[in-house]
Amino acid sequence: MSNSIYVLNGPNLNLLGSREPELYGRATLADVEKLCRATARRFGLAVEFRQSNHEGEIIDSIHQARGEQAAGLIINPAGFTTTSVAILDALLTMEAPVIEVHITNIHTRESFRRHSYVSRAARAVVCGFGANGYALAITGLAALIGAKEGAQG
Ligand code: CA2
Repeated sequence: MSNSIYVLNGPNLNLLGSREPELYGRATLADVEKLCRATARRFGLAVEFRQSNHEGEIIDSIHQARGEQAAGLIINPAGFTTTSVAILDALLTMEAPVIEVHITNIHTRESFRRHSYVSRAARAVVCGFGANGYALAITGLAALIGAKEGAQG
């Protein structure tokens, strides 16, 4: 197993920080990437951070994470959460733990956002903590895989 974790972001998350800040906050995706790298470094983990607006590209990244024996995968599937059996199927091939993240609490929003296909493949789901949810997901993932704080990356 490698010491890399994948952090995958779905459609429209490239717009983070520039639209609907009352819902999604003011952090940009670049800020989220920095947060992920800083958090992962504490546990000696490297981050492969990606965003795509294309379902197939996200699936290719999941296959890559599997092929490279990534230590874990964190995904905010965004709009694909509620539609993509194909992303679910790709995630189900992962042996390493998968953590699903949502910036908002999807359970307090429109009812169509509440059903996640991805959750079936997720070891844990973090939602409603804003961008900090990514840091919480990495901390939780580190505990699951036994990565100790202070380890060298
Ligand atoms: O809360 C989340 O993280 C979501 O995954 C975000 C998705 C939404 O479809 C899910 O139900 C919940 C939407 C991502 C769109 O990102 C934007 C960011 C800034 C401005 C507009 C959209």
